[in-house]
Amino acid sequence: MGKDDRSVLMWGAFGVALAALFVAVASLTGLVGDDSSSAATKDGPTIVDVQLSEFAITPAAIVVPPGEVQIRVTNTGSIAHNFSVPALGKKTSDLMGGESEVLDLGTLSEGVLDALCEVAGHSASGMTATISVTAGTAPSGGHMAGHDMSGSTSWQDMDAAMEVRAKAFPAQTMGEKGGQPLEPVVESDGTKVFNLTVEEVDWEVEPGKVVKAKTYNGTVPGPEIRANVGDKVKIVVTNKLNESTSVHFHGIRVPNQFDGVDPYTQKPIQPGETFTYEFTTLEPAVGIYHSHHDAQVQIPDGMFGAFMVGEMPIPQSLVDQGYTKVDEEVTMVLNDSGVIGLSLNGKSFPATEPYTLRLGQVMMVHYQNEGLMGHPMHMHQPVGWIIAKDGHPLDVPMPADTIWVSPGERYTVLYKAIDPGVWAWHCHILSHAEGPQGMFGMVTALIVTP
Ligand SMILES: [Cu+2]
Repeated sequence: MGKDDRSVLMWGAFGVALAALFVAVASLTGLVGDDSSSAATKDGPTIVDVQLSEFAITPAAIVVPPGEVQIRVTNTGSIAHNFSVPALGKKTSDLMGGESEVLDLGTLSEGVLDALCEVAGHSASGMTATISVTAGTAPSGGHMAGHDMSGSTSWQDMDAAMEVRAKAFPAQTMGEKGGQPLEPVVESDGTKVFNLTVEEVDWEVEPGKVVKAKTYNGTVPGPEIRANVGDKVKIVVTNKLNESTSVHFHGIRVPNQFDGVDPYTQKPIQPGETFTYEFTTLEPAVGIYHSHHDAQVQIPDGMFGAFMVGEMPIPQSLVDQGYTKVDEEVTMVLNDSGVIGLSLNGKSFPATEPYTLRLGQVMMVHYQNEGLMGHPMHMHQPVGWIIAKDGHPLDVPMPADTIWVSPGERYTVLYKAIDPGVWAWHCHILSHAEGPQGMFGMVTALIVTP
């Protein structure tokens, strides 16, 4: 059997999973607190040994049966780490190298919980894990309730954990979708006024992972600003954070005093203050607005949004190949750090958004990287044509199935649906996409229907 045959089978199963979407989502909503499906644990809790080190949680895929669960956490590394299960609001203290602590998770029913080290930067460096609560499979290490389990996960457990996660896609999360168009208020002289409020909100990155995101207007990404070339615009920024901020318009031509680089071009926008950026959008752009104040924290924590000026033309050479119009335009903002972590448009798999095209339709994607690392974005099919770099049309479009998007870069790519199926679409740094727990982070799918 060839490689292609296998992937058809695999994604056929994925398609079935999609069809069963609502059933799957419904089955996961009772993740915590509903012990109706729990196996009795009259012999005491399941105890799992977990090691913390630089920078890994071992095992990364923890599988337990429903019921009482305790995690015996040992830091085998040389710097402080902790073990946190945000969905349960439970975590160990910061453990120094060699220290241990037992974390009682209480009674768990079926589902998947994320775990991580909450020391700044450690989860982005790889200290994440999942706890799959699965009935009917042997727990990690093949032990019984009341007995210790340590170390390795059987392949059956691994498959079961992966399936739970895959079937949850596309998982629902609370709150509004990020990156939606921001309607301007139009003044009498035609000036378009875009109002942005900077505020911290609870943001559900994936089911059960609720973080304190720093946002524009309450969503990650912030709303998408669109203007035409020659528009007079005002961006009115009100800061409701407990810290200062400023806004930089990345890839947009602006007068220097509105470049957003405090304290050079302006004073920081302090808590409670409002600052207005005012300029004419002189040139077409595939831009981003984002913080320029403690940017390594504020941006990955959610303070970014697309700023598009004008329309991106389709190159004649592609028009000649049947790319005659854009049926779907997608901005995909990549992120990997802060409280949000590995994500596409503010969500991690399985809560990422799938995209759908009919055969023959064309999708224009603007990749924008607001994270701290480069990401090679890979569409299984169809091949993409890069038509613009950082908003500047290329003289000659370039075909690519994997596109390295560095921090700050934007690539505009056309994809034409030519083969039906559910096609994986993910970052190809595999530690950003698929591990022992199955697919996670920077993964979504393009669904091509007949
Ligand atoms: Cu990546």
